[in-house]
Amino acid sequence: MKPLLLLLPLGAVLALEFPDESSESDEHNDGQTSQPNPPTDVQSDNPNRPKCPQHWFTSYRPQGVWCIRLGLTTMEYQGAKAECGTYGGVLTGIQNSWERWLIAQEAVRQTLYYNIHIGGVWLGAQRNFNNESFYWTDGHTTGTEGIKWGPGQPDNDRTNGPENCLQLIALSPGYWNNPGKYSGFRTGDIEDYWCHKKEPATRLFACGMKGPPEN
Ligand SMILES: *[C@@H]1O[C@H](CO)[C@@H](O)[C@H](O)[C@H]1NC(C)=O
Ligand SMILES: [Ca+2]
Repeated sequence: MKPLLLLLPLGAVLALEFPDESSESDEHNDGQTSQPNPPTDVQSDNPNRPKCPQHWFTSYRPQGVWCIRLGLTTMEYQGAKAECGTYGGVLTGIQNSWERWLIAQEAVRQTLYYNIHIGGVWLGAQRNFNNESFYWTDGHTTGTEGIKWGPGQPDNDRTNGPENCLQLIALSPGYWNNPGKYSGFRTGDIEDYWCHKKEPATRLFACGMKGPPEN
């Protein structure tokens, strides 16, 4: 196992999910791409509450337990959506800042394993036909608390047609010296993007599915 960088006051939760991996890094963040602080609404790790199956994170949403799983993919949006289906899920929306932070941290963990410093995570969202706004497609996520736009986003840049999908940008601390398009982004920032493009080239899906009932 490659040592994990960064992570986590979320240690308890992740330790449950990945019992054979340890976090041991003191990697320092620079100013520009520093990781967002864990939100203050960090979830309690009450052992009496139901948990999602192995390989899935557990989020206790007001509307019920929601399970979240990330993986690397070679796919564009439609393919990533189908890939979630093979796990029994759908591309997930983001309910709150805790989930956004979780997805960003896990995306960074999975890409850093391959020494990759930037990845784009397909989310379960589509642009409304009749206006510029987006809706969550997973049938569970509500509201806009989970959205934090990257600089200048959403811009619906029409270079390749309308940007009807959303991706979350995951930048590792080592990305600081990259002068590319995403240099102004912070890990976990979201942008509207073309569903058929793969940029950044390293892609991930974020799947969601309903978890066990609370009682
Ligand atoms: C955009 O369109 C959707 C679907 O018709 C609608 O539900 C939503 O309220 C609209 N949003 C705005 C900001 O007008
Ligand atoms: Ca955009």
